[in-house]
Amino acid sequence: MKVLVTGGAGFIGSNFIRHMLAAHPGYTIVNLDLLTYAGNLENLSDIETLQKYRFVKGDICDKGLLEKLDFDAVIHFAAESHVDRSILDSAPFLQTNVLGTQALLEEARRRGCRMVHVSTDEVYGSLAEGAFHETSPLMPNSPYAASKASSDLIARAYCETYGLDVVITRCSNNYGPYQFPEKLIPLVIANALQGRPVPVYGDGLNVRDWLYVGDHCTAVDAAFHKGGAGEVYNIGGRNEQANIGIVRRLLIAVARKTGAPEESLLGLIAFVKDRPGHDRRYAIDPSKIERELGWRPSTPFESGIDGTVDWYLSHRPWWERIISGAYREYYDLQYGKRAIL
Ligand code: NAD
Ligand code: TDX
Repeated sequence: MKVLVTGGAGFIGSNFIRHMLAAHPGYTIVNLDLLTYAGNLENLSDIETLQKYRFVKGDICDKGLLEKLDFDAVIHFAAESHVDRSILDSAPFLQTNVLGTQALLEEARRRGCRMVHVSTDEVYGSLAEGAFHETSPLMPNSPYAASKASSDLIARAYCETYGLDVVITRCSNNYGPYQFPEKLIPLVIANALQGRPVPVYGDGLNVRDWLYVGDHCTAVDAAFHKGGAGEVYNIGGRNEQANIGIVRRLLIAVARKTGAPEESLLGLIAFVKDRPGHDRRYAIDPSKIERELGWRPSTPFESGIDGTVDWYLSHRPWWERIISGAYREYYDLQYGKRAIL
């Protein structure tokens, strides 16, 4: 099988491609990624020369390009993914997340192939009590969440109207290796290691439901191979954490591993103005994917967080090259001279 993975140079996509190549040695993976600020080919440097892996630099909105690519299934991760950026400028979110998803759905329809649309729990909005179910109403609060909810609805419509074989997954917050250091967990670790302030929005009591990225990858794999056409699967590890608890845990772990005084790292916490429209709480009920597809997460939060701190400690050049902007040279150095397609 030739699988088109979109957004494979990003955080989850790069972890997913590595998972797929190991778990399904017979597959060929085509990674279509525009290499926006969030795309980093260094995330895949260990596999880039494999015969069964191919990188294509391009836009999911480019229908002419999609027609030319050789694949027989789509797993769609590409997106503008950061809530704060969507508050500053929603335009690229609507372009990529809504119109880009429509272009892929149209191409999947033209070929009659399966597509997994990777979405998020943020489409459900904020939760006072209980947990999000697949049937919970979509009540997105940020432009990012609204763009993802829109793409979910278009995917649903392609199934209902054209009979497209599309599966939608909605996962909770991911953490782990290769996450861009604008997101909470890598930002805290990188700032702690540089002695920079650690911004905590509002009162720090907003709750997120955290899942190790490797567990998200096995869930998307299960949805791709075993998910029902037109079905939605929530993905999560029943792991609710308040932001301030995570921040403190990370700073204490960094102190322990580096020998820095715990109090000085905890002193970096800076409560700052809240994010506009900041969702108070997310919680996912993953019973459906557990029951119907037999999926279970395998990484406990304690060891996942500990391993993630170790990863950022041992990959300091990786995130320093992002902060300095040097990571953007990688494509030209490695790929610039061999044109793709
Ligand atoms: P990311 O920002 O790290 O990566 C996104 C990737 O998409 C980048 O490599 C970027 O270059 C690429 N991209 C952006 N626009 C493109 C375009 N027009 N054409 C082709 N490629 C383009 O994001 P992530 O955190 O890895 O998230 C991946 C997917 O998972 C997204 O759809 C996101 O909504 C979803 N998701 C993320 C989380 C999370 O916690 N990070 C949780 C649930 C769902
Ligand atoms: O500096 C910060 N300080 C802070 O308090 C940052 C960057 C975040 N936060 C808070 C906001 C959130 O309550 O931490 C929480 C997590 O923030 P993010 O890492 O920005 O993630 P979130 O907004 O929850 O969205 C993430 O999970 C769902 C991903 O970015 C989305 O792509 C995914 O859909």
